[in-house]
Formats: sequence, structure tokens, C-alpha cells
Amino acid sequence: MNKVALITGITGQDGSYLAEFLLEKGYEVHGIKRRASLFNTDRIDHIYQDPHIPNPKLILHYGDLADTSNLTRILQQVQPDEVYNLGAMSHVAVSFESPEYTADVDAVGTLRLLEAIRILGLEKKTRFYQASTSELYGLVQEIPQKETTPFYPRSPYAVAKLYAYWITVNYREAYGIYACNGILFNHESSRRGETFVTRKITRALANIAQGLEQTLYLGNMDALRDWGHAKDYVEMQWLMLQQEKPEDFVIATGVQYSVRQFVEVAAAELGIEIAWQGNGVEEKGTVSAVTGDKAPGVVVGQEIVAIDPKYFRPTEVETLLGDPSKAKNKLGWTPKITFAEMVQEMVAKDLDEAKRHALLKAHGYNISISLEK
Ligand code: NDP
Ligand code: GDR
Repeated sequence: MNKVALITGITGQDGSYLAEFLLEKGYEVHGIKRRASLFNTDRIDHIYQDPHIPNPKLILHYGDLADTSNLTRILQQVQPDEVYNLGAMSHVAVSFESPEYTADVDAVGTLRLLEAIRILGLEKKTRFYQASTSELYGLVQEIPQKETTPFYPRSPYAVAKLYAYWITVNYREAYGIYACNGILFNHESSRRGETFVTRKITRALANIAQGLEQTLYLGNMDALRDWGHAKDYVEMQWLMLQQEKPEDFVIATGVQYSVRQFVEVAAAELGIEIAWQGNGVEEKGTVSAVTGDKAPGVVVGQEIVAIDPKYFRPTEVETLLGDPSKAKNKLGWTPKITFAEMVQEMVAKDLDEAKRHALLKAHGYNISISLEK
């Protein structure tokens, strides 16, 4: 019998890679998607299966982490061997705007799933993965951060995820559920949400390179992050549920870059060299050199990066750097995609899209691009 997995957040970045990965392993994959006024399954459309075919291996259910009876019913129906709780209001800055909703979905949503497992008597059958986060370390108490580093969350998102972390540990200890936290550091890809800083940068620079946009507005460019690739990280999520006993793991690369460095590397991919002027409050990035034909819309001297204070957060996480030793030793952690390859992939995808838009525009078609300004 093939294993059955249930993924919350299947329409998100990680959910889409994990669904692909589990389907390749022969799993029957169930996913929870939210009702939206527009289709919201872009990231999984390529693996979507017509429910009319016999024995589809990918099955979607409408649901929401804020809805206890819905979650309980889906778990009862699916009887999963593995639950991956990836669903969340996952944007740190937005959590300051919607703290209560974030707590309901990210913290209590996790409790709802664990309670459903318990109420349905699935404690011995269903293994549970919780998408924990390096944001738990917040105001860091130790460098690099590992499984034993004390937490100090710095946003409503991180505080909600702290509850989710501990309720997962508690249900493991109290009821013997095989439940794990993956404390994942930032991971990106060409499927990353457009308002996270990496994708915002690659998308904006690609548009600027094609003359479709003028300026990229950013907040704290000194923030340091340990960025890996989402495709590598979902494999670790699965591996955590295949061990003999449940444990929590840090997943990170052990290498750190600043937001400013990310801008430079992405710009270089487009043949743009950036010179920085100013003092961090009014910092400007101007173009000092352009090479090749990837950036026909840019000229030397052009101001393409600027700071907008609205992107600064009330409390910031300045630096994150993970120590993935435990995952390396116990899970055989081998990330395959380097930072440079990841940026390359993201820029290539966004440049392709920008070129299509530029071509349409050149032929007189009206195009509108959704942007965060
Ligand atoms: P995304 O924001 O790309 O995806 C989040 C998913 O959760 C989407 O499918 C979204 O649905 C869904 N979702 C949001 N609200 C609800 C809700 N109320 N009920 C049900 N589903 C909901 O996040 P990622 O894929 O990047 O991250 C996956 C998980 O890992 C998240 O929990 C995140 O907090 C955590 N994490 C992410 C890291 C990263 O660097 N990417 C690092 C550490 C942890 P919709 O598509 O409809 O919006
Ligand atoms: P983060 O990711 O908060 O680390 O959370 P994000 O990409 O949003 O920010 C990274 C850093 O860049 C700084 N920054 C900006 N961020 C955004 N979004 N937009 C900007 O314009 C901008 N300018 C500078 C931020 O201040 C921050 O320091 C991500 C999410 O995926 C979480 O769900 C996950 O838990 C953590 O990573 C690990």
C-alpha cells in the first residue's frame, strides 16, 4: 500500500515542491487549498490531476487552518500516514498588520491539527511535521543558531510560530505522537512569493532591466540571512518523518549574505553593476556598468534601488545563521543547489517573464504587472 500524505499550504512555495517530491516517491498526496475569488493553484497546476480519472494521486480539499471542524473532517476522511503542516500566514511584516489572524492560523491552527489527530485516535498512525522557523531565534542569543539556542521571537508571526513549536513538542511528549519541528532558515526559489525580499529583488531587477519598471524600493538592506533552496529543504521535511524517533532539526546552509549582497548578485546576473551611495537611511543604488543584452532598459548612472522606510519593521531580525550539523549527521543533509545557482534560477525565470511582457508592450498590448510599491 502506498503511503498517504496530507499537506496544508500545498498551494505555497514549499507545498508545491513537497507535493512533487512525494508524488515521485509514490505517495497519494492530499492537499488543503483555501477558497479564493481567483484560482490560487498556479504553483501546482503542472501536477494537478483530473479528479475524474481512476485513482488520482493528487487530491485537493477546500479548507482553512482557522476551521476546526473542516480540518477534523478532512483528517478523518484522508486517514493520513503523514501530515505536513506548511500552511501559514507566512509574511513577517504582514503579521504586524494582522497579528490576531496570524496567531489564529499559525499557532492555533497547529493545535487544531494535533487535536484532530488525537480526537480521531490517529496518534500511533499519523506522523506530523511542523514548519517551524529560524524567526524563533529573532534577537539572536548565539551565533550560529542550533537546536539548543534559546528562542527570542521578534514579530507576531514568530510568537505564533513559537506556540506552534511548543505545542508540537508537547503533543509528542504527552500523547506519543510522532511529531517533529523543522526549524528551517530562509529558503527561496523561482516559486517564492513575490513580496519576500529575494523574489521582490529578482522580479524588480528583471523588470527594470527590460525598461518595464524604474526603481526597486527596499527596507533594511543590512539584514543578514542564511538562504537555501526550497527544493532541497522539502526533502529534509520528508526525511524528518522517516526516522526511528521524532526529533527537531535545524535546516540551514551555514552561510550568510546581506540583502544588499543579494541585490548585487542578482544585478550581476543581469549584467548590471551597482554602486551604492548614501548612509543606509537614504541609500541609493546607481548603475555603474551594464554589459550584455540582458538589460537593454538600463543605462549607466541610472538610479535603480532606493530605500522606503515603510519596509522597515517595528522590530527587526538583523542576523540569522544556522548550524545544520545535526541534520548533516542524522539525516545525511546534502543541499544540492548553491546560493549562486539559486539566484541564477530566480533571475532567469523573472527575466523570461519580463521579456514576454516587454515584447507584448512593444507590440502595443496593454500589460499590467502586479508590483509591491
Ligand atoms: P507560502 O506563503 O508560500 O505558503 C503558505 C501556504 O499556506 C499557502 O498555500 C497559503 O495558501 C496557505 N495558507 C495561508 N493561510 C492559510 C489558512 N488560513 N488556512 C490554510 N492555508 C493557509 O509559504 P512557504 O511555502 O514559503 O512556507 C511554508 C511554511 O514554512 C510556512 O508555514 C512558513 O511560515 C514556514 N517557513 C518558511 C520558510 C521560508 O523561508 N520559505 C522558512 C521557515 C519556515 P494561499 O496559496 O491560498 O495563500
Ligand atoms: P523573512 O523574509 O522576514 O526573513 O521571513 P523576507 O524575505 O520578508 O525578509 C528578509 C529580510 O529582508 C529585509 N527586507 C525586506 N523584506 C521584504 N519582504 N521586503 C522588502 O522590501 C525588504 N527590504 C528589506 C527584511 O526586513 C528582512 O530582514 C521569511 C518567511 O519565509 C518566513 O515565513 C520564514 O519563517 C522566515 O523567512 C525564515
